[in-house]
Amino acid sequence: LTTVFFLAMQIREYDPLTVAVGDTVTFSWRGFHGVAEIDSEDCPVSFDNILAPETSSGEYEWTATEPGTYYLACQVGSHCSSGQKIKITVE
Ligand SMILES: [Cu+2]
Repeated sequence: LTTVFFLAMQIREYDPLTVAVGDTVTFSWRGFHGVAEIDSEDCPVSFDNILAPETSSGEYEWTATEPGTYYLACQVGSHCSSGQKIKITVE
């Protein structure tokens, strides 16, 4: 189990993560954030795949179900392009 902190005022680059099938990645935040899956490391104009709606504090558990490369980001404002995104490789 790996935890990724999406804390307010700490929008920064996140190191890529490698996990195994069955692992859970927990996104936990204070401040206004959310979690969305995006297609690549490029932040989209609109986020179509919202996993956790933006809230002023929250937690979201993402479970790695299939091997592959995934990109998760915060959909609030310019947070994604400011670096609040993470690449997750599932092996
Ligand atoms: Cu955010």
